[in-house]
Amino acid sequence: MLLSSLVSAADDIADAVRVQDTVLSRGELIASAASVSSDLGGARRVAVLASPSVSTVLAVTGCLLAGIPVVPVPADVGAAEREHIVTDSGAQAWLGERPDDLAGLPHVPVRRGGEGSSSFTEPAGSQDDTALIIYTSGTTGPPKGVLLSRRALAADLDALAEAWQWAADDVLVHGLPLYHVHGLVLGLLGSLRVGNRFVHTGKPTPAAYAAAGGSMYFGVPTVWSRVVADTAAAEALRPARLLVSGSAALPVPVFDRIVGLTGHAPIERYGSTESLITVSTRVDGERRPGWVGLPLRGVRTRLVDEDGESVQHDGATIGRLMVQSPTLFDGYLGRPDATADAFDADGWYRTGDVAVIDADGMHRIVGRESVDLIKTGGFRVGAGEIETALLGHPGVAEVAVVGLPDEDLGQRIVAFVVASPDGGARPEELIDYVAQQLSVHKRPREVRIVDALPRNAMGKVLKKALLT
Ligand code: MCA
Ligand code: AMP
Repeated sequence: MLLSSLVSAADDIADAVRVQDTVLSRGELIASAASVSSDLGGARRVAVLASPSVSTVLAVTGCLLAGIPVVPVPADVGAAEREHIVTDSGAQAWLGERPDDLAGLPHVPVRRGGEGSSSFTEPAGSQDDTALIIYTSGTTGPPKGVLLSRRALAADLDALAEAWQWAADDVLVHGLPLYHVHGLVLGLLGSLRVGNRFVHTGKPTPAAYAAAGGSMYFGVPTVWSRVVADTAAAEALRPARLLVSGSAALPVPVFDRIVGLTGHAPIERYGSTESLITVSTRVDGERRPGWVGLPLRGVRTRLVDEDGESVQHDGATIGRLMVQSPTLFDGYLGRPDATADAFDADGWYRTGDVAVIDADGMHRIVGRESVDLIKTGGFRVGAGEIETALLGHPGVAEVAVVGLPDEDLGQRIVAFVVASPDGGARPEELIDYVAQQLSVHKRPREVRIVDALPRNAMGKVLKKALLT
């Protein structure tokens, strides 16, 4: 029972879900689930344009209650990326809001159900079935589909509910995208599992957070640094119970400002699309600035060196972070090679992150192993994907993409471009090109036209030389 509060609902809640000004009762959610499942017939897998809207909530909820795997498509997706996701996933229908230029896939509108029955019987099916296929960037190539089972999602949400004392009387607020683990799985599906009210603010602005009256707030570090830059908005969060930060490192000065203005030490938690959330500080435990907490229930972590040998958990020795957990993904769709590479011989998941663990099990994330995975505003973006897109532009001869430190976004995407001999690559044009081909959030914030890229004797680009 993944969305257990809907399945076992004893009574209706008039405002179970609010997305900006649109409100849905629990009964409407359940009734629309029935409509979605009858409209989709026996589809094996459907794509949903995951905009911050009631339509998205109904589409995802309906599919999951009907046992149909969902492929969330980023709301700001560009043409090439959408084509890749739809083709690679094998989605058989497009549910909900439809892009203007969608071709080749049957479109199924979402019908908003009336006040139907007040409970829903989840169809028979295995907890091992795939619930979501979330596309995420690697260091090279186009995004890969991460297969997440109903069991993994349920295990993660229950472990988080325990660590955060998350309960049905909470009001959870966020304004994050509904196509990633943070906003979709934790925010929406978590609320539908726990049974609390869910509020989506549309955009995660400080003013919207201040006005939402929540007990729990989720944000990426960029959101929290914008909140603390608005003193009145931050102070309006004092009545909340829990402020939670994740998806990227929360700078210690932002942590301290949150404490000063709201009276709350934020909860920090760490994870990834592939592993879901595996480490978190706890309501009843220490919340140490710069540290992301302890393994959640059922999760094991270890640090290894370059040879795969364990290194000490002494709070100082840096190692590659490995995870074993009931929340792990079932592989990348159609990519056995990449799936095999993601695990060591004993089944530990290679997170790609570098960390330290202290003697009490507290984790600090030091950074990523690869410069080619960029975290910008909490979004994970592969440098290779942007480079491939830019090389498709006639004005680009060579390109190297890196993430440079940024006060607001954590890292900002910067493309170093050698223009093709016939010239003509204007930075603004290249930025728009990526926004149209991939996603708006994958666009470089800056393009620097250079005469040549720094290379070693083998001709490999020396990205570290571009980071300074
Ligand atoms: C600007 N815009 C453009 C262009 N330039 N549009 C098209 N082409 C251009 N060249 C427009 C955009 O459409 C948008 O318009 C507006 O500019 C602002 O967009 P942007 O600059 O991208 O926004 P931002 O202010 O920089 O966004 C900051 C943000 C965002 C809100 C914090 O980065 C965000 O939502 N981050 C959350 C990421 C997240 O949830 N990550 C979780 C994954 P308009 O505003 O009109 O639309 S991680 C995860 O799941 C793991 C498991 C975990 O640990 O949580
Ligand atoms: P994604 O799959 O988009 O969720 O990206 C996962 C990556 O985000 C992780 O491998 C980390 O590099 C980073 N990340 C997530 N949460 C945190 C955190 N609390 N602190 C530092 N990095 C984080």
